[in-house]
Order: sequence, then structure tokens, then C-alpha cells
Amino acid sequence: MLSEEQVAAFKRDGYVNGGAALDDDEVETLRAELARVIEDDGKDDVKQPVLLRNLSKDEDHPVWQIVNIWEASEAFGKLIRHEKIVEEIAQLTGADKLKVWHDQIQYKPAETGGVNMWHQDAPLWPIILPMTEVSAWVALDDVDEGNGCMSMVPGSHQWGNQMGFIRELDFYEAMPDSFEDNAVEVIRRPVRKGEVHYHHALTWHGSHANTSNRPRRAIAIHYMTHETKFVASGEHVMKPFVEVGDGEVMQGDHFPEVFSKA
Ligand SMILES: O=C(O)CCC(=O)C(=O)O
Repeated sequence: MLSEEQVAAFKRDGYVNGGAALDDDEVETLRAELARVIEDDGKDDVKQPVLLRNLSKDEDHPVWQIVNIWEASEAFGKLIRHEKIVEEIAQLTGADKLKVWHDQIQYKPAETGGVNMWHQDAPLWPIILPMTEVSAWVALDDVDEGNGCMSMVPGSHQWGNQMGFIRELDFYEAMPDSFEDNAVEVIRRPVRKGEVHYHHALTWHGSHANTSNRPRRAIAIHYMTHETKFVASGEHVMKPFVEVGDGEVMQGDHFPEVFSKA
């Protein structure tokens, strides 16, 4: 469980490091599974994730994104239900029940791994509301300044949907010192192998390139609360899997319930 100080830090900053979640053997198993799922990409007789693509759209500087690896791998299926993680997400959201919205591997290969530009998550998810999702980002390598750690802007989760502004930033280092009446600070967030780091769906964040000789493997698991509803007017890669009508509480086999308060 998170301490009161950690919960307070999350409320103030929009992110917090939750500490160790996986031991070395568990990380090894997930790394092997990640390699296997990439190897098995497109095979008819093997369970597949929802999506596997280069998110950066730059062939020379890829960021490999795999959406819902939990559907292709039992080990990742166990990870999305990890007791510490779901209990801590319940602490941070105050929710009685949690479902998985989706997961995504973000793998930046050694030396060439690309940039994940500044964004807020919730505006990129226009088929669900309210914007209260919290993500658990689990490092499968030691992730630091050298191999493309995430950066966060503290307090930005309280500034609403500002994707219109953030999208206009031409390059990763272009973040200004202020936005409206707020001071903007960019904080690098190194995360050690096996640790979990939490962020709110409105926190401004991104990650720079991996220029090191080490890979940067990580998975973000995006959780939604029991009140999260479907918005049929939006588009998202998970939309074909929604099994409810507009305005109804999100349901479906692809959005498993992973926590219910005893
Ligand atoms: O892994 C990264 O670099 C970024 C991940 C991210 O944007 C997220 O988890 O919302």
C-alpha cells in the first residue's frame, strides 16, 4: 500500500513512484514473454495483442508499442491483476472497483529508440469519460536519463485538457517555463527495473530518445474506475471491443474487472 505521503504527492504532482513491484525472476519472465510476442507477431495459431506498431512513425528511431499484450501472454495477464498495483490504483482513484482500460508496452531499442512527444493520456482516449484514469508504468529495465525515462510536469493534472497547446510544441525540448498563470517545471522520472510509477491521465508527460547501449522496456497499464462510461462519438483502437451503448458503463471481455473492494 502507498503511504499517506505518497498519496499526497500524487494528488499534488499528478504522479508518484510506488516502489518495487516485481523481483528479478518476474522481470525476466516478462522480458522473455515480450520477446516471444514480438517473435510471434501475426502468427495465426498464436494469441495476438490488439496492436503492434512503431508509435514514433520514424523508422530510424522506433518506439515499439504493443497494445493489450495481456491478451497474448499469461504472464502479462497476471501482471494487470498484480495485488499491490491494483490496491494502490484503488487508493489513488478512491474507486471501489477497477477495470483495465488497456495496456501498452513502450519499448525503445538501444541506441536508436525514439521520442514519445509531450501529451496527456485522457484526451487521446475520447471514447471514455470521466478523465479519472490512473496508469501504472512498470519498468522492465532500469530506466534513466540515458535510455529515455519519462518526464512529468508537476501539478499539470489540475490544468484540464490542454492537448491543443501541448500538440503545438515542435520538439521535445520546447516546453516553455510557464503556461497561463502556472510555472512549468520538467521533472525527469528515472524508474528502476521492477518498480511501478503511477501517473494521472491529465498529467503532462513524455519521454526522450534512448541514445544509450541499453534497451528501454516498460509497460503502462491504464486503469479505469467503475463509473467510466462509453462515448460513442470518439475513436480509439479499443473501440471495436466495447460491448455497450453510448453513455453506458464500459463493459466487455477486453476490459476485465481486476479489483473489487471487499
Ligand atoms: O513509456 C513512455 O515513454 C510513455 C508512456 C506513456 O505515455 C504513458 O504511459 O501514458
